[in-house]
Amino acid sequence: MSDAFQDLCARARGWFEGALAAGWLDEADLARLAAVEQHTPGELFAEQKARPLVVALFGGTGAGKSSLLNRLAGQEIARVGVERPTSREVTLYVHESVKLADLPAHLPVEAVRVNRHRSDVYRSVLWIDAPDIDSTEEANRRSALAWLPHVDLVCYVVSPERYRDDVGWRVLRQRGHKHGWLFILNRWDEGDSQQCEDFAQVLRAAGFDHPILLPTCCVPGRELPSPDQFGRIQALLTGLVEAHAVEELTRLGHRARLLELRAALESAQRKLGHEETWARIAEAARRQWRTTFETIRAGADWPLRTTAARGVSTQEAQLDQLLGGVWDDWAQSKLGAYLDAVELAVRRAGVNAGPVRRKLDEVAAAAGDGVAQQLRDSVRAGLSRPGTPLVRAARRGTGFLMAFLPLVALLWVGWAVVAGYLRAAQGTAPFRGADMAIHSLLVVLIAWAVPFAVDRLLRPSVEQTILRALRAGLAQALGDCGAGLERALGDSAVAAAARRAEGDRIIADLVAVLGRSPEKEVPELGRLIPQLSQGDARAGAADKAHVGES
Ligand SMILES: Nc1nc2c(ncn2[C@@H]2O[C@H](COP(=O)(O)OP(=O)(O)OP(=O)(O)O)[C@@H](O)[C@H]2O)c(=O)[nH]1
Ligand SMILES: [Mg+2]
Repeated sequence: MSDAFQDLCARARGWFEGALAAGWLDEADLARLAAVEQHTPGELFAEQKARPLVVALFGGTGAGKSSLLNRLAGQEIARVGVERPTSREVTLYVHESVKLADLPAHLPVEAVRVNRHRSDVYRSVLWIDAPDIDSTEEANRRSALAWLPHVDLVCYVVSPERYRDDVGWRVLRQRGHKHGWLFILNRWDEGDSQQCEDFAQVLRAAGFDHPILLPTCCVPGRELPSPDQFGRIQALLTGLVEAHAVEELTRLGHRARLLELRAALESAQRKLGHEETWARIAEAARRQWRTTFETIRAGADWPLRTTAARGVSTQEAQLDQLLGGVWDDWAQSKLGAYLDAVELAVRRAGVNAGPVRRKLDEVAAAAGDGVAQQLRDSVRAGLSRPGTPLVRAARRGTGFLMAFLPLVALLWVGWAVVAGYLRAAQGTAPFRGADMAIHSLLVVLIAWAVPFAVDRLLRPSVEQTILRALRAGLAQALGDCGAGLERALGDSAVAAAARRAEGDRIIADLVAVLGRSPEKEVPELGRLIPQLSQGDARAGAADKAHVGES
């Protein structure tokens, strides 16, 4: 599990950093990941495979932690005193054969004393005497908390006087599922026989069904309510080491960390939105765009009219300039309002809006140029083919009639002239005179003038042509802009889905590791571990973030 744990931590870190860089997550999410404990007891040793069990004496000041370590060592290795707090540094008591690694950077190296021993009794145990966990001294408290992730078994030392309102215990119990726990009621000479059961009840309420609770006294010759149980500590540890408790406790610690990691990943995943979330956002954006489209189209009509009126008498270059001004600050502000509305919809859906807004802004920034270009194209096309298709068809008809009708009239006149001449030449009718010529001319003229007049009536004005082209161009440009915005939103949804899928893969692998059955079962561990639900474990992650801040 160890390699899998490291691998999953690295993958999760990479995923968080990638999502942060892309704007899907923020520093607060990264802090949530940072709150997931990634340090392990194994880091203390050069050889992690066959490492000793790390047992740490934690507890309030004056409970007798240093006295207990001295008693274990059989010599004065840790400072014991009446001054409170006494221990300001961490004392490590470790066999000389154990190779320690360079201490991780977050541990205050200047406040560590390493005591080597040759005793075979504790060859497989590294003892830590920590400063008081509830210290009034900030440095002590920090140092004790910094060492906690490197501990397999917490030996929690309390005194009969303080066990009920022990501040340090309240801090540590949030971490219940990350270590094994052994409780020592020291200064037993000052206690009474009921206190053992009373403390056991406190521990049962905290999830330890059968806590191991040992009363001890480190001052020789005192009268005790019940026999001192110091000797059991050694027997218990020897039993644990022989039962491969190191592997089991490592697994327990990794498991707790992975549950925290999963909670952090799942919470971060929510910031990316689900498929239905993005569908809802897209629908809201579409509705919003319809309103924006109509507002801009209606509001821009007046500038379009003035542009069309002025466009009649301007040169091409000036007309281009005029068209560039149609998309004004007002239009851009309406587009900005649309972007704000979409951003709000994204935020309301619980998704980080940064990446979406960036993509939409890119499209919106190009809207002005796009509209101007579209208007230019549209005016050019409009001027080259003025009028509506119906008018153009009607004008094709009048153009034809302007040629066809006078031709028919001319043919008819020609026939009448020739027929009249023949009749006159045969002497059956007089030659036609000026009347004939005038009427013939009038017929031809009327045959041309009627379609010509209709054609003139149908011919669109330049101003109307420009206005019609501008309106069509604006509608087209706004349509393009809307399509671009929809595409940008769609791209964001796709990018978020890809990241979500990557996160899902990490979570799936993590669940697979969590689901793996343990290689070995150590029955003795049952009493050292509180029974916590997964919900408690997740709450523990949040609590840890809180403790880290406080
Ligand atoms: N009566 C009595 N006094 C004890 C016992 N164990 C330790 N003491 C005394 O309690 C005082 C504090 O002991 P330490 O071992 O320094 O306590 P500590 O938990 O290491 O305290 P800090 O280093 O301040 O966190 C010393 O004066 C010890 O002599 C005990 O079992 N009975
Ligand atoms: Mg001490």
